[in-house]
Amino acid sequence: MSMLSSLISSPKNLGTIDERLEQCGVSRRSFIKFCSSLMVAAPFALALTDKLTPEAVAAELGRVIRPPVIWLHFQDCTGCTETLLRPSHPDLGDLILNVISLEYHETLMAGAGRQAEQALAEAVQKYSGKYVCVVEGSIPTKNSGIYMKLAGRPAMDVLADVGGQAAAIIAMGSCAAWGGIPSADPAPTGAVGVADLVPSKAIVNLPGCPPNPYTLLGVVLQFAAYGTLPELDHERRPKFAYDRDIHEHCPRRAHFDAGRFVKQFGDEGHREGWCLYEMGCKGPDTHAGCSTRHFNEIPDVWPIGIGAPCIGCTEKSIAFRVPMFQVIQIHTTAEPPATYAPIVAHQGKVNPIATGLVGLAAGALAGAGYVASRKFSNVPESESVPGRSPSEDSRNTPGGPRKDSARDK
Ligand code: FSX
Ligand code: SF4
Ligand code: F3S
Repeated sequence: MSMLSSLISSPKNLGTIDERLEQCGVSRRSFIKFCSSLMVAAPFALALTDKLTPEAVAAELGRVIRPPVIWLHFQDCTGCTETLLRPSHPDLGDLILNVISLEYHETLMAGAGRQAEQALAEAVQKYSGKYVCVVEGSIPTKNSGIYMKLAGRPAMDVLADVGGQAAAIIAMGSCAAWGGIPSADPAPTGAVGVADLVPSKAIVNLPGCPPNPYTLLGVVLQFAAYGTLPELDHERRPKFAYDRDIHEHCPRRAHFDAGRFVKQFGDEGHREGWCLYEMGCKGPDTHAGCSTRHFNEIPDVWPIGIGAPCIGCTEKSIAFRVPMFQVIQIHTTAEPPATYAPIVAHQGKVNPIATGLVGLAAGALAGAGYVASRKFSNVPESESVPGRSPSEDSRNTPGGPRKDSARDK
Protein backbone atom coordinates (compact mmCIF):
# COMPACT_ATOMS: atom_id res chain seq x y z
CA MET A 1 0.00 0.00 0.00
CA SER A 2 2.90 2.39 0.62
CA MET A 3 3.68 2.49 -3.09
CA LEU A 4 0.10 3.08 -4.06
CA SER A 5 -0.34 5.88 -1.59
CA SER A 6 2.89 7.55 -2.71
CA LEU A 7 1.67 7.37 -6.29
CA ILE A 8 -1.69 8.86 -5.42
CA SER A 9 -1.40 11.17 -2.46
CA SER A 10 2.14 12.28 -1.64
CA PRO A 11 2.27 16.09 -1.18
CA LYS A 12 5.13 16.23 -3.69
CA ASN A 13 3.09 14.38 -6.26
CA LEU A 14 0.41 16.93 -6.98
CA GLY A 15 -1.64 16.40 -10.11
CA THR A 16 -4.13 13.90 -11.41
CA ILE A 17 -3.44 10.19 -11.30
CA ASP A 18 -3.24 10.23 -15.10
CA GLU A 19 -0.55 12.93 -14.95
CA ARG A 20 1.38 11.02 -12.33
CA LEU A 21 1.16 7.82 -14.35
CA GLU A 22 2.39 9.68 -17.41
CA GLN A 23 5.35 11.15 -15.47
CA CYS A 24 6.21 7.63 -14.31
CA GLY A 25 5.90 6.17 -17.77
CA VAL A 26 3.14 3.80 -16.62
CA SER A 27 0.14 3.28 -18.88
CA ARG A 28 -3.31 3.45 -17.39
CA ARG A 29 -3.91 -0.13 -18.53
CA SER A 30 -0.76 -1.36 -16.77
CA PHE A 31 -1.80 0.47 -13.63
CA ILE A 32 -5.27 -1.09 -13.65
CA LYS A 33 -3.73 -4.49 -14.26
CA PHE A 34 -1.31 -3.85 -11.45
CA CYS A 35 -4.17 -2.96 -9.08
CA SER A 36 -5.95 -6.16 -10.10
CA SER A 37 -2.78 -8.06 -9.38
CA LEU A 38 -2.67 -6.60 -5.90
CA MET A 39 -6.04 -8.12 -5.24
CA VAL A 40 -5.20 -11.59 -6.41
CA ALA A 41 -1.50 -12.16 -6.09
CA ALA A 42 -0.42 -12.11 -2.49
CA PRO A 43 3.30 -12.73 -3.05
CA PHE A 44 3.48 -10.32 -6.00
CA ALA A 45 1.63 -7.61 -4.15
CA LEU A 46 3.54 -8.06 -0.92
CA ALA A 47 6.86 -7.90 -2.71
CA LEU A 48 5.92 -4.67 -4.43
CA THR A 49 4.69 -2.90 -1.32
CA ASP A 50 8.23 -2.16 -0.18
CA LYS A 51 8.80 0.10 -3.20
CA LEU A 52 8.58 3.63 -1.89
CA THR A 53 8.29 5.77 -4.98
CA PRO A 54 6.23 5.82 -8.16
CA GLU A 55 9.48 5.59 -10.11
CA ALA A 56 10.29 2.31 -8.38
CA VAL A 57 6.83 1.03 -9.23
CA ALA A 58 7.32 2.02 -12.84
CA ALA A 59 10.65 0.24 -12.86
CA GLU A 60 9.01 -2.90 -11.51
CA LEU A 61 6.20 -2.76 -14.01
CA GLY A 62 8.74 -2.25 -16.76
CA ARG A 63 10.26 -5.59 -15.84
CA VAL A 64 7.01 -7.47 -16.31
CA ILE A 65 7.53 -10.09 -18.97
CA ARG A 66 5.07 -12.41 -20.62
CA PRO A 67 6.59 -15.74 -19.67
CA PRO A 68 6.10 -18.49 -22.26
CA VAL A 69 3.88 -21.21 -20.85
CA ILE A 70 3.48 -24.76 -22.14
CA TRP A 71 0.48 -26.49 -20.59
CA LEU A 72 0.32 -30.29 -20.63
CA HIS A 73 -2.75 -32.44 -20.00
CA PHE A 74 -2.36 -35.96 -18.69
CA GLN A 75 -4.86 -38.12 -16.73
CA ASP A 76 -7.34 -35.46 -15.65
CA CYS A 77 -10.93 -34.24 -15.83
CA THR A 78 -9.93 -30.79 -17.19
CA GLY A 79 -11.42 -29.22 -14.07
CA CYS A 80 -8.12 -27.42 -13.50
CA THR A 81 -8.47 -25.57 -16.80
CA GLU A 82 -12.18 -25.16 -16.23
CA THR A 83 -11.55 -23.40 -12.92
CA LEU A 84 -9.52 -20.75 -14.77
CA LEU A 85 -12.60 -19.69 -16.71
CA ARG A 86 -14.11 -18.18 -13.56
CA PRO A 87 -11.77 -15.40 -12.33
CA SER A 88 -12.21 -11.86 -13.52
CA HIS A 89 -8.96 -10.27 -12.19
CA PRO A 90 -7.52 -11.08 -14.70
CA ASP A 91 -9.93 -13.13 -16.75
CA LEU A 92 -8.74 -16.00 -18.90
CA GLY A 93 -8.53 -13.84 -22.04
CA ASP A 94 -6.41 -11.24 -20.29
CA LEU A 95 -4.27 -13.93 -18.71
CA ILE A 96 -3.34 -15.70 -21.94
CA LEU A 97 -3.16 -12.62 -24.15
CA ASN A 98 -1.52 -10.05 -21.87
CA VAL A 99 0.04 -11.70 -18.83
CA ILE A 100 1.53 -14.92 -20.17
CA SER A 101 2.38 -16.16 -23.62
CA LEU A 102 0.50 -19.44 -23.90
CA GLU A 103 2.41 -21.51 -26.43
CA TYR A 104 0.61 -24.83 -26.12
CA HIS A 105 -2.62 -25.92 -24.44
CA GLU A 106 -4.61 -28.79 -25.93
CA THR A 107 -8.00 -27.61 -24.68
CA LEU A 108 -7.60 -23.99 -25.73
CA MET A 109 -5.56 -24.18 -28.93
CA ALA A 110 -7.16 -24.26 -32.35
CA GLY A 111 -4.57 -26.57 -33.90
CA ALA A 112 -4.80 -30.36 -33.72
CA GLY A 113 -2.91 -33.43 -34.87
CA ARG A 114 0.46 -32.79 -36.55
CA GLN A 115 -0.06 -29.03 -36.31
CA ALA A 116 -0.30 -29.29 -32.54
CA GLU A 117 2.69 -31.65 -32.35
CA GLN A 118 4.73 -29.17 -34.34
CA ALA A 119 3.64 -26.26 -32.15
CA LEU A 120 4.81 -28.14 -29.05
CA ALA A 121 8.16 -29.11 -30.53
CA GLU A 122 8.81 -25.55 -31.75
CA ALA A 123 7.87 -23.96 -28.44
CA VAL A 124 10.11 -26.32 -26.45
CA GLN A 125 13.03 -25.65 -28.78
CA LYS A 126 12.54 -21.88 -28.97
CA TYR A 127 12.11 -21.30 -25.23
CA SER A 128 14.21 -24.13 -23.84
CA GLY A 129 15.20 -23.37 -20.23
CA LYS A 130 12.95 -20.29 -20.11
CA TYR A 131 9.33 -21.44 -20.21
CA VAL A 132 7.00 -22.43 -17.40
CA CYS A 133 5.52 -25.90 -17.84
CA VAL A 134 2.07 -26.27 -16.28
CA VAL A 135 1.04 -29.89 -15.81
CA GLU A 136 -2.59 -30.85 -15.31
CA GLY A 137 -3.41 -34.47 -14.49
CA SER A 138 -1.47 -37.44 -13.18
CA ILE A 139 1.05 -39.51 -15.08
CA PRO A 140 0.54 -43.27 -15.56
CA THR A 141 3.66 -45.31 -14.89
CA LYS A 142 2.43 -48.92 -14.87
CA ASN A 143 3.42 -51.12 -17.82
CA SER A 144 5.87 -48.49 -19.09
CA GLY A 145 3.18 -45.82 -19.04
CA ILE A 146 1.15 -47.19 -21.94
CA TYR A 147 -2.15 -46.00 -20.47
CA MET A 148 -1.73 -42.48 -21.78
CA LYS A 149 0.11 -41.41 -24.88
CA LEU A 150 0.53 -38.08 -26.61
CA ALA A 151 1.35 -38.29 -30.30
CA GLY A 152 2.49 -41.87 -29.73
CA ARG A 153 4.74 -41.04 -26.77
CA PRO A 154 3.89 -42.16 -23.20
CA ALA A 155 3.04 -39.26 -20.90
CA MET A 156 6.11 -40.13 -18.82
CA ASP A 157 8.38 -39.44 -21.79
CA VAL A 158 6.58 -36.21 -22.67
CA LEU A 159 7.00 -34.99 -19.09
CA ALA A 160 10.68 -35.93 -19.04
CA ASP A 161 11.22 -34.04 -22.28
CA VAL A 162 8.98 -30.97 -21.93
CA GLY A 163 9.18 -30.73 -18.13
CA GLY A 164 12.89 -31.44 -18.20
CA GLN A 165 13.61 -28.36 -20.35
CA ALA A 166 11.35 -25.98 -18.41
CA ALA A 167 12.58 -23.22 -16.11
CA ALA A 168 9.97 -24.37 -13.58
CA ILE A 169 7.01 -26.71 -13.43
CA ILE A 170 3.66 -25.86 -11.87
CA ALA A 171 1.77 -29.02 -10.96
CA MET A 172 -1.82 -27.77 -11.21
CA GLY A 173 -4.34 -29.80 -9.22
CA SER A 174 -4.10 -32.80 -6.91
CA CYS A 175 -3.65 -35.20 -9.85
CA ALA A 176 -0.48 -33.45 -11.06
CA ALA A 177 0.74 -32.77 -7.52
CA TRP A 178 0.55 -36.33 -6.18
CA GLY A 179 -1.65 -38.53 -8.37
CA GLY A 180 -5.11 -37.43 -7.20
CA ILE A 181 -8.17 -39.49 -8.15
CA PRO A 182 -6.36 -41.76 -10.66
CA SER A 183 -3.96 -42.79 -7.88
CA ALA A 184 -6.76 -43.96 -5.54
CA ASP A 185 -6.54 -47.62 -4.61
CA PRO A 186 -6.12 -49.83 -6.66
CA ALA A 187 -4.52 -47.18 -8.93
CA PRO A 188 -4.91 -49.23 -12.10
CA THR A 189 -2.57 -47.09 -14.21
CA GLY A 190 0.10 -46.57 -11.54
CA ALA A 191 -0.68 -42.85 -11.52
CA VAL A 192 1.83 -40.52 -9.84
CA GLY A 193 2.45 -36.78 -9.62
CA VAL A 194 5.11 -34.67 -11.32
CA ALA A 195 7.56 -34.62 -8.40
CA ASP A 196 7.74 -38.43 -8.42
CA LEU A 197 9.17 -38.38 -11.93
CA VAL A 198 11.28 -35.22 -12.12
CA PRO A 199 12.10 -34.59 -8.44
CA SER A 200 15.10 -32.37 -9.04
CA LYS A 201 13.21 -29.73 -11.06
CA ALA A 202 11.86 -26.50 -9.54
CA ILE A 203 8.28 -27.62 -8.91
CA VAL A 204 5.39 -25.72 -7.37
CA ASN A 205 2.51 -27.96 -6.32
CA LEU A 206 -0.97 -26.44 -6.39
CA PRO A 207 -3.12 -29.30 -5.10
CA GLY A 208 -6.88 -29.04 -4.99
CA CYS A 209 -9.49 -30.89 -7.00
CA PRO A 210 -9.72 -28.47 -8.63
CA PRO A 211 -7.34 -25.92 -7.10
CA ASN A 212 -8.38 -22.35 -6.49
CA PRO A 213 -7.57 -20.45 -9.70
CA TYR A 214 -6.27 -17.43 -7.82
CA THR A 215 -3.46 -19.52 -6.42
CA LEU A 216 -2.19 -20.21 -9.94
CA LEU A 217 -2.64 -16.56 -10.89
CA GLY A 218 -0.65 -15.47 -7.85
CA VAL A 219 2.26 -17.75 -8.75
CA VAL A 220 2.20 -16.80 -12.43
CA LEU A 221 2.03 -13.06 -11.74
CA GLN A 222 4.98 -13.27 -9.38
CA PHE A 223 6.96 -15.18 -11.98
CA ALA A 224 5.95 -12.68 -14.69
CA ALA A 225 7.01 -9.72 -12.57
CA TYR A 226 10.13 -11.07 -10.91
CA GLY A 227 11.09 -14.36 -12.46
CA THR A 228 10.88 -15.91 -8.99
CA LEU A 229 8.68 -18.51 -7.34
CA PRO A 230 6.90 -18.10 -4.00
CA GLU A 231 8.09 -19.61 -0.75
CA LEU A 232 6.98 -23.23 -0.49
CA ASP A 233 6.09 -25.60 2.35
CA HIS A 234 7.36 -29.17 2.80
CA GLU A 235 4.88 -30.40 0.17
CA ARG A 236 6.13 -27.76 -2.31
CA ARG A 237 2.89 -25.78 -1.92
CA PRO A 238 3.05 -21.95 -1.85
CA LYS A 239 2.84 -20.86 1.75
CA PHE A 240 0.75 -17.81 0.85
CA ALA A 241 -2.14 -20.11 -0.09
CA TYR A 242 -1.62 -23.27 2.01
CA ASP A 243 -0.19 -22.16 5.32
CA ARG A 244 -3.39 -22.44 7.35
CA ASP A 245 -5.92 -25.18 7.75
CA ILE A 246 -9.56 -24.84 6.77
CA HIS A 247 -10.72 -25.31 10.34
CA GLU A 248 -8.94 -22.12 11.48
CA HIS A 249 -11.11 -19.90 9.31
CA CYS A 250 -14.22 -22.00 8.86
CA PRO A 251 -17.48 -20.08 9.25
CA ARG A 252 -18.91 -23.16 11.04
CA ARG A 253 -16.13 -23.14 13.65
CA ALA A 254 -18.35 -21.58 16.32
CA HIS A 255 -20.65 -24.59 16.04
CA PHE A 256 -17.67 -26.94 16.42
CA ASP A 257 -16.56 -25.12 19.56
CA ALA A 258 -20.09 -25.22 20.96
CA GLY A 259 -20.47 -28.93 20.19
CA ARG A 260 -23.22 -28.54 17.58
CA PHE A 261 -22.69 -31.18 14.90
CA VAL A 262 -24.63 -32.29 11.84
CA LYS A 263 -25.58 -35.96 12.37
CA GLN A 264 -27.14 -36.67 9.02
CA PHE A 265 -27.42 -34.82 5.74
CA GLY A 266 -30.70 -32.93 5.71
CA ASP A 267 -31.24 -32.95 9.48
CA GLU A 268 -32.01 -29.80 11.43
CA GLY A 269 -28.35 -29.12 12.20
CA HIS A 270 -27.47 -29.40 8.54
CA ARG A 271 -30.18 -26.95 7.61
CA GLU A 272 -28.96 -24.61 10.36
CA GLY A 273 -25.38 -24.71 9.06
CA TRP A 274 -23.79 -26.59 11.98
CA CYS A 275 -20.34 -28.16 11.95
CA LEU A 276 -19.74 -31.06 9.53
CA TYR A 277 -17.01 -32.74 11.61
CA GLU A 278 -19.05 -35.84 12.37
CA MET A 279 -19.96 -36.16 8.70
CA GLY A 280 -16.27 -36.74 8.01
CA CYS A 281 -15.09 -33.15 7.47
CA LYS A 282 -11.29 -33.15 7.03
CA GLY A 283 -11.01 -29.37 7.53
CA PRO A 284 -8.99 -29.68 10.76
CA ASP A 285 -6.21 -31.51 8.90
CA THR A 286 -6.41 -29.76 5.54
CA HIS A 287 -4.24 -26.84 4.50
CA ALA A 288 -5.93 -24.66 1.89
CA GLY A 289 -7.41 -21.21 1.46
CA CYS A 290 -10.94 -22.21 0.40
CA SER A 291 -12.57 -20.97 3.60
CA THR A 292 -11.46 -17.42 2.85
CA ARG A 293 -11.17 -17.39 -0.95
CA HIS A 294 -14.28 -18.96 -2.38
CA PHE A 295 -14.76 -20.39 -5.86
CA ASN A 296 -16.34 -18.82 -8.95
CA GLU A 297 -16.18 -15.40 -7.27
CA ILE A 298 -19.47 -16.17 -5.53
CA PRO A 299 -19.65 -15.90 -1.72
CA ASP A 300 -20.01 -19.28 0.03
CA VAL A 301 -19.32 -21.32 -3.09
CA TRP A 302 -16.89 -23.86 -1.67
CA PRO A 303 -17.50 -27.37 -0.27
CA ILE A 304 -18.33 -26.48 3.34
CA GLY A 305 -20.14 -23.32 2.21
CA ILE A 306 -22.66 -25.45 0.30
CA GLY A 307 -23.05 -28.00 3.11
CA ALA A 308 -20.57 -30.71 2.05
CA PRO A 309 -17.72 -31.83 4.31
CA CYS A 310 -14.20 -30.99 3.18
CA ILE A 311 -12.62 -34.18 1.77
CA GLY A 312 -9.07 -32.86 2.21
CA CYS A 313 -8.45 -32.49 -1.52
CA THR A 314 -5.22 -30.52 -1.00
CA GLU A 315 -3.62 -33.13 1.27
CA LYS A 316 -1.61 -35.99 -0.19
CA SER A 317 -2.44 -38.35 2.66
CA ILE A 318 -6.15 -37.57 2.94
CA ALA A 319 -8.23 -37.11 -0.23
CA PHE A 320 -8.75 -40.38 -2.13
CA ARG A 321 -6.89 -42.17 0.67
CA VAL A 322 -9.12 -41.73 3.73
CA PRO A 323 -12.83 -42.54 3.17
CA MET A 324 -14.87 -39.39 2.58
CA PHE A 325 -17.23 -39.77 5.55
CA GLN A 326 -14.73 -41.25 8.01
CA VAL A 327 -14.29 -39.05 11.07
CA ILE A 328 -10.69 -37.99 11.62
CA GLN A 329 -8.90 -37.45 14.88
CA ILE A 330 -8.33 -33.84 15.85
CA HIS A 331 -4.68 -33.26 16.63
CA THR A 332 -3.81 -29.79 15.41
CA THR A 333 -6.32 -27.70 17.34
CA ALA A 334 -8.31 -27.81 20.55
CA GLU A 335 -10.89 -30.54 20.58
CA PRO A 336 -14.54 -29.66 20.99
CA PRO A 337 -15.57 -29.89 24.64
CA ALA A 338 -16.79 -33.26 25.85
CA THR A 339 -18.68 -31.71 28.77
CA TYR A 340 -20.15 -28.31 29.34
CA ALA A 341 -20.09 -25.78 32.15
CA PRO A 342 -23.33 -24.88 33.89
CA ILE A 343 -24.82 -21.46 33.28
CA VAL A 344 -24.66 -20.45 36.97
CA ALA A 345 -21.49 -21.53 38.73
CA HIS A 346 -21.31 -21.91 42.51
CA GLN A 347 -19.75 -18.76 44.00
CA GLY A 348 -17.67 -18.44 47.18
CA LYS A 349 -16.02 -15.42 48.89
CA VAL A 350 -13.44 -13.68 46.73
CA ASN A 351 -10.33 -11.88 48.06
CA PRO A 352 -10.30 -8.27 46.68
CA ILE A 353 -6.58 -8.49 45.80
CA ALA A 354 -7.22 -11.61 43.90
CA THR A 355 -10.06 -9.82 42.13
CA GLY A 356 -7.62 -7.17 40.89
CA LEU A 357 -5.20 -9.75 39.58
CA VAL A 358 -7.96 -11.65 37.92
CA GLY A 359 -9.12 -8.41 36.34
CA LEU A 360 -5.69 -7.90 34.77
CA ALA A 361 -5.61 -11.37 33.35
CA ALA A 362 -9.25 -11.61 32.39
CA GLY A 363 -8.91 -10.37 28.84
CA ALA A 364 -6.18 -12.81 27.95
CA LEU A 365 -7.77 -15.74 29.66
CA ALA A 366 -11.41 -15.21 28.84
CA GLY A 367 -11.54 -17.44 25.77
CA ALA A 368 -9.23 -20.09 27.16
CA GLY A 369 -11.07 -20.16 30.47
CA TYR A 370 -14.39 -20.64 28.78
CA VAL A 371 -13.16 -23.66 26.86
CA ALA A 372 -11.25 -25.04 29.86
CA SER A 373 -14.23 -24.67 32.16
CA ARG A 374 -16.23 -26.76 29.76
CA LYS A 375 -13.51 -29.31 29.40
CA PHE A 376 -12.82 -29.87 33.10
CA SER A 377 -16.31 -29.39 34.46
CA ASN A 378 -17.67 -32.24 36.54
CA VAL A 379 -21.19 -31.39 35.53
CA PRO A 380 -22.86 -34.35 33.88
CA GLU A 381 -23.39 -34.18 30.15
CA SER A 382 -27.13 -34.02 30.64
CA GLU A 383 -26.73 -30.46 32.00
CA SER A 384 -24.24 -29.38 29.37
CA VAL A 385 -26.26 -27.34 26.93
CA PRO A 386 -29.13 -25.29 28.28
CA GLY A 387 -32.38 -26.02 26.59
CA ARG A 388 -31.32 -29.35 25.12
CA SER A 389 -32.18 -32.85 26.17
CA PRO A 390 -29.58 -35.26 27.61
CA SER A 391 -29.95 -37.52 24.59
CA GLU A 392 -29.16 -34.67 22.23
CA ASP A 393 -26.04 -33.81 24.21
CA SER A 394 -24.69 -37.32 24.34
CA ARG A 395 -25.06 -37.56 20.58
CA ASN A 396 -22.95 -34.43 20.27
CA THR A 397 -19.94 -35.82 22.09
CA PRO A 398 -17.40 -36.54 19.40
CA GLY A 399 -15.23 -38.82 21.50
CA GLY A 400 -17.03 -41.91 20.23
CA PRO A 401 -16.71 -41.54 16.47
CA ARG A 402 -13.08 -40.52 16.67
CA LYS A 403 -12.17 -43.95 17.98
CA ASP A 404 -12.71 -45.34 14.49
CA SER A 405 -10.56 -42.75 12.82
CA ALA A 406 -7.82 -43.67 10.39
CA ARG A 407 -5.17 -42.27 12.69
CA ASP A 408 -6.23 -44.56 15.49
CA LYS A 409 -5.55 -47.64 13.43
FE1 FSX B 1 -7.43 -33.73 -11.24
FE2 FSX B 1 -7.55 -31.43 -12.93
FE3 FSX B 1 -9.33 -32.99 -9.80
FE4 FSX B 1 -10.05 -32.63 -12.13
O1 FSX B 1 -7.85 -31.53 -14.63
S1 FSX B 1 -7.23 -32.24 -9.67
S2 FSX B 1 -9.48 -34.70 -11.34
S3 FSX B 1 -10.90 -31.52 -10.45
O2 FSX B 1 -9.24 -31.06 -12.62
O3 FSX B 1 -6.56 -32.96 -12.71
FE1 SF4 C 1 -15.61 -26.30 9.60
FE2 SF4 C 1 -15.12 -28.84 9.21
FE3 SF4 C 1 -13.91 -27.55 11.21
FE4 SF4 C 1 -16.51 -28.11 11.33
S1 SF4 C 1 -14.80 -29.60 11.31
S2 SF4 C 1 -15.55 -26.14 11.83
S3 SF4 C 1 -17.17 -27.87 9.19
S4 SF4 C 1 -13.63 -27.18 9.04
FE1 F3S D 1 -10.81 -29.20 -1.17
FE2 F3S D 1 -11.62 -29.12 1.31
FE3 F3S D 1 -11.24 -26.90 -0.01
S1 F3S D 1 -12.28 -30.56 -0.24
S2 F3S D 1 -11.75 -27.42 -2.11
S3 F3S D 1 -9.68 -28.39 0.54
S4 F3S D 1 -12.85 -27.32 1.44
